[in-house]
Amino acid sequence: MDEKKVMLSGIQPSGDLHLGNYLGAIKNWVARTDEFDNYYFMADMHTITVRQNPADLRRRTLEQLALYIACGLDPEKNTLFIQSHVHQHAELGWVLQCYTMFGELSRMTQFKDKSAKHKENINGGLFAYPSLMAADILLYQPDFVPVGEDQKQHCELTRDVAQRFNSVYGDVFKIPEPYIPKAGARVMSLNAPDSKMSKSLPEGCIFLMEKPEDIQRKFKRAITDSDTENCVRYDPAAKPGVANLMSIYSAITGSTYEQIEAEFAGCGYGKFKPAVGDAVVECLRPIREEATRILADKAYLESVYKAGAEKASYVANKTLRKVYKKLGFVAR
Ligand code: ATP
Ligand code: LTN
Repeated sequence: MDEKKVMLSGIQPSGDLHLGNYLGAIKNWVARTDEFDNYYFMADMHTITVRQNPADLRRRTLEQLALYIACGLDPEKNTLFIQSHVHQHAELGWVLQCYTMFGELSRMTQFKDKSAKHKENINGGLFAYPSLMAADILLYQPDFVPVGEDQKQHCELTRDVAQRFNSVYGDVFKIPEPYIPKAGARVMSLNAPDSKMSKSLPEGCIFLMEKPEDIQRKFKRAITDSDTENCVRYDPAAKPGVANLMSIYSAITGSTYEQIEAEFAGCGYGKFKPAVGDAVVECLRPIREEATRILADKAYLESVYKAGAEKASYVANKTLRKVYKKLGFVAR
């Protein structure tokens, strides 16, 4: 029997999950469940590069797990776990820091952005974060890492670090490929279409647990473009706001841009914006309802993350032992 290829990804529970996370990442994970051997985790260790409120972090980590399941990640077919439950991440993270260059880390866009945003707390973890992310990935020897466009740079660094390590010690790590979706790879903020949709811009961000009326309100207020055309046409350079709404609509309905232009020909933005809002509301409704149901069942959630950590630890440990042996650490 052919071994299935391995897919792995994670999201930080540093904020509530939003439509960008869903269309850029989770939806693609779900679509590939049967094809791959899958590992998906809550990257709680990454969140503390920025100060977190402990109670909120705990709530969001569990809510994220409930949402993973509600979005369609079946725990029987996907290994779902919490990063801090698998200590090998921290251990390999340290090793890989010693194989990541200062210059490489200095060039990471996410580091530059976050250090500009949190000037009072530019800590070592924020800087070294991509080495921990490389460890998250390489422990599981995945073939593919499905992420949104913004994580491509970190995936490339992971490949470089893996190759550097392999060139000294032989084939220890599989070199993974980033796997970036065509539609939804970069969902932009509804009220600032030049920035990516992000929880730090809440008015332009649609959260997965958000109430339908709030979602509709945000879509109705979405920035469309100040051209006089008032016509639904895909032109990201001239009409970034409309292009963003079209890309959201396309990712949800599966329609091509030509089909969307035809569907809304002569309608203007006044009809188009609430139609995109409706599509999003209907897409998120069953997810929100299912997540609410799952969250009420703490024993079930606990059984999922415990089984996930056990399975992940087994695989992670195999890689870590190999690495330690290569480095010359005395076996226990
Ligand atoms: P922040 O809001 O602080 O920028 P985030 O919401 O991007 O954080 P991450 O943990 O960085 O959250 O992202 C989780 C996953 O979702 C990653 O694979 C990322 O590429 C994807 N993602 C996040 N935002 C978007 C977006 N606007 N469009 C497409 N994919 C996104
Ligand atoms: N850095 C990612 C989250 C993340 C991740 C990972 C993604 C941490 N470890 C491993 C894929 C694989 C982010 O900030 N979106």
